[in-house]
This record gives sequence, C-alpha cells and structure tokens, in this order.
Amino acid sequence: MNLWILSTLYTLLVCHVVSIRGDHFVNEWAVEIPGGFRQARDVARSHGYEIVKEIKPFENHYLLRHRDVPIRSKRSAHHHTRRLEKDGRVRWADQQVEKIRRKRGIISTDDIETRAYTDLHFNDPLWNKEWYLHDSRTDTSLPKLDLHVLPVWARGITGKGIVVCVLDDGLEKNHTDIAANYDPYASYDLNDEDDDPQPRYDPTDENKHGTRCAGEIAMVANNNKCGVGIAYNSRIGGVRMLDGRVTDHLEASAIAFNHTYVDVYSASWGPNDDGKTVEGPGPLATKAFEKGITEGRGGKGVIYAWASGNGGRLGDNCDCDGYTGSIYTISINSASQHQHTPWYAEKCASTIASAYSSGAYNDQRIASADLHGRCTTQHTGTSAAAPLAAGIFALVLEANPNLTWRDMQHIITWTAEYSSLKDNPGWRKNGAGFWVNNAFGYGILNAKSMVEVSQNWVTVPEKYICVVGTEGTQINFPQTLRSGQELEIDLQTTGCKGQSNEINFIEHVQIELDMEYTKRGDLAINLTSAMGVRTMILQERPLDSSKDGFHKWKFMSVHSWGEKPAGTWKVKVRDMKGTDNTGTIKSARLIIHGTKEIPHHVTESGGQRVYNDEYNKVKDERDERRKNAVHLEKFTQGLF
Ligand SMILES: *[C@@H]1O[C@H](CO)[C@@H](O)[C@H](O)[C@H]1NC(C)=O
Ligand SMILES: *[C@@H]1O[C@H](CO)[C@@H](O)[C@H](O)[C@H]1NC(C)=O
Ligand SMILES: *[C@@H]1O[C@H](CO)[C@@H](O)[C@H](O)[C@H]1NC(C)=O
Ligand SMILES: *[C@@H]1O[C@H](CO)[C@@H](O)[C@H](O)[C@H]1NC(C)=O
Ligand SMILES: [Ca+2]
Ligand SMILES: [Ca+2]
Ligand SMILES: [Ca+2]
Repeated sequence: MNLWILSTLYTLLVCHVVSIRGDHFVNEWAVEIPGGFRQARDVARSHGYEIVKEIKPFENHYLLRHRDVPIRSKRSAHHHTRRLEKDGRVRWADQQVEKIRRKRGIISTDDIETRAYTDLHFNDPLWNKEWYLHDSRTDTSLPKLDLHVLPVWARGITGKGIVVCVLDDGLEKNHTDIAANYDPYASYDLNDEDDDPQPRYDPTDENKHGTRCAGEIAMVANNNKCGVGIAYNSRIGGVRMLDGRVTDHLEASAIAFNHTYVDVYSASWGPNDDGKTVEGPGPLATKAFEKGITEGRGGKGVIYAWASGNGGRLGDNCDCDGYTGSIYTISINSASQHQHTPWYAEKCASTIASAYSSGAYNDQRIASADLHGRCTTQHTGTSAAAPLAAGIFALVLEANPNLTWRDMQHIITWTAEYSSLKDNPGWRKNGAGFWVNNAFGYGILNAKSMVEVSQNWVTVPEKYICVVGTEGTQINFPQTLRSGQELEIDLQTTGCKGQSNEINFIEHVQIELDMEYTKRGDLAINLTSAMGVRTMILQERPLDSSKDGFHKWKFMSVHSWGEKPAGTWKVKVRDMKGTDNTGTIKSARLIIHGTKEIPHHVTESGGQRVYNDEYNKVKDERDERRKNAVHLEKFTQGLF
C-alpha cells in the first residue's frame, strides 16, 4: 500500500473523532493567531479558510470558516485542525461543536393573562402576585417566608448604579416595564451579530425566556405596569445567544460580554438536563469565566448567577454540569412556595443557595414581564430562581461595591436561611457549623442579612489552592471497580501546611476523577471531609448508560466552606445497581481552595471558630423563624 492510502486510511479510522454526545461538528474553527489581523488573513488564505470575525473579548482570536467542510457533521475534521496546529503562526485551534443548550424554564401550557389588581403599596398590577418578595399571606401569626427584600428597599437600596446582564434568547428592550432600565452597553445580539437583542418573534413565543428573566430583576416600580423587579433601579441588558447555533466561541463571547462594564450576569441555561449528559465549558468559555473573574469590576470579579438545572424528573444531577459546577458561578436552586424541593430540581454539592420559584402544579409561580409588552405570573423552574438571585446580588453590590466575587460567596454561605427549609430531608451540619443540603445549598437567600453583613465587610484574605494527588494516598492506580462493589480512596493532607499555599479556611473543594466504566449512571460517589462531613458528589442517574466514564472530571462541593482541611479525606465510589459492570479508576485528586488567614468575620479561639458578634446577630435571626413578622406598611414608609 502506498503512503498516501495509508495516511488517508489512518485519518479515516483514527483521526475522525466521532461526537460522543450527539453534538455536531461545524465548519468553523476558533483560532489564536498572535501576529494580528493581517497574519490571520494570510493563515486563513493559505489553508482554505475565510475569517468570519474576531472573537470578542479575546486578543488575537479569530473565527475561521473552512470552505470545503460540511456545515454540520457527526465527525470532526481533525486533519484540518492538525494542519492549523502545525502552522507556526497559529498558537491554538479548535473546531467548534454545536452544543445542545436548554433554557431552564418548565414548559407550561396554561399561561394566563393577568387581571388588573390594585395594591396598597405599589400600583403595579402584579405586585400582589410577587409572593416571594413579600409574604402575601394574611395570617400574621405565621413566620415570614420571603427573600427579605423589602427591608433592603426601605433603606433606599434598589440596585442603583449596578449593571445586570441576562444571557439568554433576547430581551424585549422596549417593553414598557423594562425600557426605562434598559442598558444598551450591557446588550448584544450574538445570534445575528448586531447591537439589538430584541427577540425573534414566532407564533409560539419560543423566545420569551430572556425577557421574563430580565423582568424579574429590573421591572420598573410604581408605573402601573406588570410587577416590581427585585433590583428595580438597576440597569438591565440582554445578550441574545440561545436562538441559534451555540458553540464554544459564542458562549465565551456571552460569558465575557463587556465584562469590564457588567457587574452581574444571570444565566438560566446549560447542558441538556436529560439525565445522561456530562458536560462543562469548552476552552474559550473557560477562559471567558476567568476573564470575568480577574478583569471584571476593576479586578474584583463579576458575579455569575447560574440556574442549577431542571432535570430532576429525569434523575439528572448537577454534579455532571460543569457550568453550575464551576467555582466562578453561583449556582442557585429553587424552593417552592411550600418550602419543598420542586419536582424539577436537581441535587448536587455545587449548589450554594436557593431562591423561591414554581413548585407543584397549584403552587404560585413567578411574576414578570412577557413578550409583546405583556405581563405574566407563570415564569417557572430554576430559570426563575437564578434571576431573583442576580437581583439580590445587585442590591448587595449597591450596599457595598467593594465586594469581590469570593466575598459574595462567603456572604451567601453565612447568611442563607436554613430555618424555613429545615423540614426537608438531607440537611447536615458542616465542620464550620453551617447547615447544608444537596437540594438547597446553604438555604434560601436572605437579602436583608446579606446587605447587613456586607456593610462592615472586610475583603476576605488571599486565596490559595492546595492539591492532593497520589502522594496523599496509599492506593496504587489504576484500581478496578465492578458491579455492587465500593472503592474507598483515602487522601491525606496537612492542607499544605508550611508551604506558601497553606490553607486553614476552606472555600470550594474539587475531586478530579479519571475513570472508565461500562455504565456511568450506576456510579455514586460520596466525599467525607477531614472534619467528618459527608457529601454526595454524585448520585446515580438511571438514564445515563454512557460508557465514557469521567475524564479528569471535577466534582465540585461548597459543603466544606469554613472547615479546616488537615486530615484524611475519603472518596467512596460505589456501583449502586449494575450487574455486569466493570471499570477502572485511573486517578483521583483533591483540590482544596481557600485562605491561609482566617477571614475577618471569624475568630479562632481554643480550636473553635467563632463568628464575630456583630455578625452573630444576623446569624441568630437567620436561624429563628421570625414570629413577629414585620409588616409591609413599615417598610414602605419613605420608599419613594
Ligand atoms: C417594540 O419594538 C417592536 C419592534 O422591534 C415593535 O413591534 C413593538 O410594537 C414595540 N413595542 C412597544 C411597546 O413599543
Ligand atoms: C461596553 O461598555 C462601555 C461603557 O463602559 C461602552 O462604551 C461600550 O460601547 C460597551 N460595549 C458594547 C459592545 O456595547
Ligand atoms: C469601600 O472601600 C473604600 C476604600 O477603601 C472605603 O472608603 C469604603 O468605606 C468601602 N465601602 C464599604 C461599604 O465598605
Ligand atoms: C452516601 O451517603 C448517603 C447518606 O448521606 C448514603 O445514603 C449513600 O448510600 C452513600 N453512598 C455511597 C456511594 O457511599
Ligand atoms: Ca438583533
Ligand atoms: Ca412595573
Ligand atoms: Ca442538569
């Protein structure tokens, strides 16, 4: 056989990576060419590409389109990628994959028109339907159940000067309940490449999602229209990105869109919630998160509010979603009006807190602006919870613009309210004394506590990372696992004591696992921290019959926040129900994020961690069901 045939065969057999997840490769490449635009044009020409555009906000990144590659294909054109990579002018090249992205609303068929309703305090017709902002139940002997936003408004904090950007399917910018707060600098259309994020209208109003999410945050107050946004004086923008082909470069441009201008992003979408997908951000989206965190808000980092997913009914688990599982995103789940986990909610260790949203069929849903200038009371899912969180974060940033992205997460772990959800199963007290739950994180966001705590906040100390690999374990990899078996991996660490990256106060924890298995969905994994707190970092997923295993997948947990790292961490990997499964664990690493110094709001005495007095007040209040409900009338005095 001659060489040409051989190499062609090789290309056909080996180099065509077949898409694993049912995604399609497209005829576009994201390419980094340091030599500038002219050189990019030369590179493109010499390999048969045209330049589609520069990829913003990155330097020297271009989107190239190949003339002879099919628009969509199950197979990669790896030989083209390799040719680019071999070109000395090219630093990096990646063929783009069309991703499946789902909006995290619940499809409902019974959207109803809203009746006019006159309210005592706000004249907006939906105000009385915003039960999650003010407990609208009439029985005053009941504890107050809401997001505690009114006391914050009463202090004049309404989101002024804060810019929020909704990454979604567009934004009806001229909606009469949004227009006054619309910010064109926080808006873009990545689907059509123009400045106007106006949604595409169709008979089913498929693209109502972004407008509904934006309305929850920034509906105008007291204008006789729809409702009142949680940060009703904030600036609101929308990036239209879900109404078309979603690829890595497009997600990246959204995640870092005008990232030195936007303060808070709200994203209510992610990989398919089908109970069988394991997927995280691609290389450019990963870079985009890092850009937002390191360059946004003058180096303090932008805030990413992220919906934790709606795959509950399909047994999905957000531990398999690398967007919610990113340390940079604040992953928010839902709690229903009756303080339960809704049927659609996913459970995982990376969810940091919850906000109210829709629940069982007869439970109230979320009110917002809707397409065609309408109003709705029917917004649902974790899609509706994340924007409420984004609105609260805008309030907190107005109260203290000095907060960093990490400060925000510290404040959440400390102030989120456990008491109103405590009748649910699954609560455990972590080593720092906080209640935590796979369904709710640290509990329901409490805007009042967050703002109070933020006012005297001292920026948390510098962050370090301590990695524990094979040096911390007695196990020799690879290890075999079969049906019905359990494997325990012990990882010992001092928390990098005595080194420059010593950690004494934990923030995020990741377990990076490299593993092959015949049926991924039969696996469940628990992590027990050095302080003895057990967290499920993967539950079985009945629909996931993939043979792909986990490739250096990072399971992220926020459950050890505030704990001390030194000691033995146990990772238990178990096959829950398989009969003929087999596989190997090739490596496992523990990655601990945290600080060396103890944060200012905590004092250490006699080995115990005590939360400082001025803050304890908030903590006590948080843990008490508030019997003496403060009435609405009090807060509205002097509001306008
Ligand atoms: C908003 O703009 C669209 C055109 O993009 C127009 O059809 C619609 O009537 C406008 N709505 C309002 C409330 O002005
Ligand atoms: C980003 O924000 C700045 C204001 O800081 C504005 O001048 C610029 O036009 C915005 N960029 C886009 C693409 O809207
Ligand atoms: C923010 O930082 C500035 C400068 O250090 C300081 O003057 C101001 O009091 C801080 N604001 C709050 C709310 O902590
Ligand atoms: C993990 O812990 C839970 C209880 O918190 C238990 O029900 C489950 O069986 C454990 N799973 C593994 C893999 O050890
Ligand atoms: Ca447009
Ligand atoms: Ca209004
Ligand atoms: Ca999911």
